[in-house]
Amino acid sequence: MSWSHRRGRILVALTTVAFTLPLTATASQATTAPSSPAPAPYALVPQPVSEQAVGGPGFALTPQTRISVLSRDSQAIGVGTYLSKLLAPATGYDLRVVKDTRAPKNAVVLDPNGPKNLGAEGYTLTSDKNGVVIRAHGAEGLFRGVQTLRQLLPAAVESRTRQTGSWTVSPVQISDSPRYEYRGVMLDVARRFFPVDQVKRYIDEAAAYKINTLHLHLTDDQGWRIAIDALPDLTRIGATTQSGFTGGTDWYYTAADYKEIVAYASSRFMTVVPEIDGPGHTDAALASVPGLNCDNKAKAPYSGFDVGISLYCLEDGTHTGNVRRFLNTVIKEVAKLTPGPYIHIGGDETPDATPEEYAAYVKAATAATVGRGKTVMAWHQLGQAPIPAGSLLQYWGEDDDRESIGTSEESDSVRFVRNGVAQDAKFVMSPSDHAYLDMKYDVSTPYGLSWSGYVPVQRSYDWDPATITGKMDGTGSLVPAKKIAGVEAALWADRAYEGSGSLPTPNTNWPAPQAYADYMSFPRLPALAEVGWSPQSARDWNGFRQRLAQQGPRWTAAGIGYFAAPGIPWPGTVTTVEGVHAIETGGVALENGGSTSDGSELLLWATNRGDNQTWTIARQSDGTYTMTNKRSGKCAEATGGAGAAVVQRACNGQTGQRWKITPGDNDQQIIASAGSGLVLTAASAANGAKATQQPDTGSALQRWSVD
Ligand code: TNX
Repeated sequence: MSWSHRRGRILVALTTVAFTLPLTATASQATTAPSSPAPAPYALVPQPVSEQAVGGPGFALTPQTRISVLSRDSQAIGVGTYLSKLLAPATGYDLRVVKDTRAPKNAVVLDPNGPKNLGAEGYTLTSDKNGVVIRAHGAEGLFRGVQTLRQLLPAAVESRTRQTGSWTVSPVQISDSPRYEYRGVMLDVARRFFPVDQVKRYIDEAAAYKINTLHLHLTDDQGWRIAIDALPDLTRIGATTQSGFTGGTDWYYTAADYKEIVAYASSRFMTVVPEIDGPGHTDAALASVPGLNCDNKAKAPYSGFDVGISLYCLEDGTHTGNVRRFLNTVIKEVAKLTPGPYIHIGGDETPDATPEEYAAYVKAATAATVGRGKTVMAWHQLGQAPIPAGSLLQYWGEDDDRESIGTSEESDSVRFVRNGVAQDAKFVMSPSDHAYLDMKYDVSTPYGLSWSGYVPVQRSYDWDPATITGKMDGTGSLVPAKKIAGVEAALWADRAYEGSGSLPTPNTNWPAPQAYADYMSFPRLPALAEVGWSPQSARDWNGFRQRLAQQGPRWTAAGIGYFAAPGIPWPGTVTTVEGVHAIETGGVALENGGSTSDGSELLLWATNRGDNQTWTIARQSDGTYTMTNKRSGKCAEATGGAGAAVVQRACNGQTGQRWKITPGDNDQQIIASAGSGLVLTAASAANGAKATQQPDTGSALQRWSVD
């Protein structure tokens, strides 16, 4: 690929390593398994603004418990019915939903008459032995509060089959509201078609983490997924392909299907944003509507894996007119089916468009959108052209863009964002190296891409929308705070198959779209949901991974095929020091930079779990450990005194290569040289930082996750 975002990162060779072993498999090993603190009785994701444990027993649901709605409002009653249905399968209870004027005993009370200052989504939740009260200003806040209530019940409540056990709500007092009003997730149904049922399932999975926007990437080179009455060929021809597949007859949403999705989303207080991408990513349209091509000949439908291959013809007045009429027709119908405020008009990846052609597209697409009473949403590239004030741009840049800020070679993305800000745009943050759910977690991830690097869970969590368009030192946000509408996770589906490092073959294993979505989204979607919901001051990685771990059993109960990512203390597993591991701190891992030579210095690099970062930790007879690098076969060695580099050298059994590993807090390890007594220290958490040995100051850069 020739354009900026597709830079490769050549760091590691491919390998597959298991990091977290089930308890039974490790019981026989001598380990220094860390002693985890006793898990809290509940663990909430996203973290609420305030949360106070209440003494005494919790509230036990019984078949007689009623769901009491203190309102006649049909939406509020709808939330009550939703809650009753949610609890029914696992509990076997058919809880009555009752309209009340006063809160009764033995009830889950839903009160939508809370003060206005709770905002549309804020709520308070009080639970004690007498019952639960959720109060909000309207039904939407009740719905968000109900998601919190779910997490105060045992994990088994998420099961879709009857479970035994008691259904006690942890006693707690919560007061909560979101940091950002836009918290979205995007599904790429164009590259890989998601049937309606799988979209609905995903809506439920996302709603559980208070996601409130579903962005459907409905059109791309590989498929057109929404029926347009006036242009039946768009689906008759344009929907017959997916990435890797041809011959489809129903790989699109009829108007009725789309309405069903919109209605289902709305019942989960989720807004649908339809995307009609252009002027690039348009092969499916170009294959269906001849007049969109400069030679007026329809292209062949495309089922391949490339990007940046297509462009509407905007070279002359006639064709620009064709494109304008086409967009008017399409956007008119899509707008009619879409109650939400936004139409997303794409605008990404148009390597072949001249500025004039690009601007012609933007003019036509924005006019069609505004003409239908909708607000323009688009990828941040749209900022390069004139756009209506108040448009919503979706930033998908990465660290390399931030590094260019203020230099003489600012990246296109930086310039386009600046231009968007100058035109009074708002922004949704989807930085590809944090928020792209199609990026592999690490080298061993079977699906997805890694053009924006690997995105382990910590990377999806550890960033701040307020500074993500600023310099790497956290200053100089390009987008002012009040112009940041929120956050969106994006699940692209270009490579939704096993062995995605190369093109698929006839033997390739293609998971169901839902399985792909589950694996890539969990646990990262909940991490991003917390980025969008919780105050920055309430977020920290160590606390988050403990809370996240407690979600695992919920996903298991719900049948969500999540990735049991290393570094998260999932219940029922222990991390053992002995074995094959990455050695990480602050999102970077100890590695040898690919060197195989004796004496080369170890360093830190963004965690990718490649061979360079893979260490076999072996216990020695004196209780110390050696750490052998998979890539080089050499041992980590400390020589010299404080501040000296840690190097690799052929293993020799000397004290310089022996390490004492003792548990610190939060399942982290302190790794001290048996020779010097000094501890392994990362000079910083930046790529390329040195690994040194230093006296133990308790710094976070001296506490290592060995997992
Ligand atoms: C870039 S991100 C794209 C998509 C691909 C994605 C894959 C963006 C606006 N465009 O066309 O699906 O990379 O990661």
